[in-house]
Amino acid sequence: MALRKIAETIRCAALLGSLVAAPTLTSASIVYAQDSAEESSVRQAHIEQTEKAKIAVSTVTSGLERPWGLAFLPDGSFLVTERPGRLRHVSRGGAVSAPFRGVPTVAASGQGGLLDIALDPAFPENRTAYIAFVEPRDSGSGIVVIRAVIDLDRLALTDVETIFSQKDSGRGNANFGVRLVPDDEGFLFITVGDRFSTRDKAQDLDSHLGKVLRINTDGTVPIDNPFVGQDNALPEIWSVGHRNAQGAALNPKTGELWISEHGARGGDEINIVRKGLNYGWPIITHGVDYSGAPIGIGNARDGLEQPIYYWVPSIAPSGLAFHDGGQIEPWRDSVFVGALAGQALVRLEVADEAVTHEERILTGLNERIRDVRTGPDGYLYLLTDSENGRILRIGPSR
Ligand SMILES: [Ca+2]
Repeated sequence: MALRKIAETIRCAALLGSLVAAPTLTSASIVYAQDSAEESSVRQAHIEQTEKAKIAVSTVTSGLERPWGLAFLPDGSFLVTERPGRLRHVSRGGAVSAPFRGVPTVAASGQGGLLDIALDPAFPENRTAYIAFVEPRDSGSGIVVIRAVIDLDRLALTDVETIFSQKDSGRGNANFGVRLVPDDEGFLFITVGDRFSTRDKAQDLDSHLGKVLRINTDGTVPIDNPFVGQDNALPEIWSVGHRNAQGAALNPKTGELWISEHGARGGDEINIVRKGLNYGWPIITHGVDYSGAPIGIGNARDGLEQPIYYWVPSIAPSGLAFHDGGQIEPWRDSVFVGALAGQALVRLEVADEAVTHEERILTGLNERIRDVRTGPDGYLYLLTDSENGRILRIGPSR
């Protein structure tokens, strides 16, 4: 443990050194400071002056391989998935456990593998988590969601049950999605990507590809889902016409589901997802294909929903979080989006259902941001997407 901490401190110092040297940051206010958090004795924080707040960014832990999904346990510690197929516990102080036993075999290829994790809202009582992964199949692979009991003492998943198995299998290894969002009423939203080469399936009601799904947390289908009882339509579908949503969260003010979606070349989107609506992909988009060729019919059509915000060029959004009640008071009405290709944390100011301002934060880290969430302690937490992935914590600089 001591050695690990020393190595971490050296890595952190190296990072800070490169930050200070980065020409893009010469105007930013970056100094060295000791993290004031009680659980860290040697950790240093990176201080950044943003438009509305001076923030401290500290490394909770590092050395995670392609961390993908983050969940907060009641004691302030973490569960984190690594895309190659491992689930780990991380203590508040940053100690990383051995991999959990009982995690199913995943098809770890390209963008696929062990993806999101979300805890049941009643986790303190039932210790239940939902986990999404890409399952190897004879016909390629497909998305599966399990529910399982988290046994922290034995570092094991127990009582594992499959609650969703994607109908479609495929051999491509891009655009899987997947984010999991349980609500307080016993429903679980699942964002499923179009699998890249099968984008037209996003409009096919007989396919799970390119949809937001809504199931009961026991795996059954809610009777009030919009396509229940309709011929040639899968009953789990909640909304249609999505490309690859890798950010999703409930708006604490309205209870509605907000998602971020990757576009192709341009056309990344923020959407407010509503029952039965069609969000257009690949009929309409604000982007073009990677070749530069047009996609679909243009950027608007009656009956197809417009995003509330979009990016041209793309930032590659992953992770989405609201900050209501968070530690950084001036950010309380902001929505945060991680950017992979964009290598930034994006802050969006929102008034009702319109984005009124965008700010890009942490651009000097030169890190792909895979996930962003507001913790129960009100800090923002990020996962960086690399072979030496980190959990970062952002709070006010005092
Ligand atoms: Ca759209």
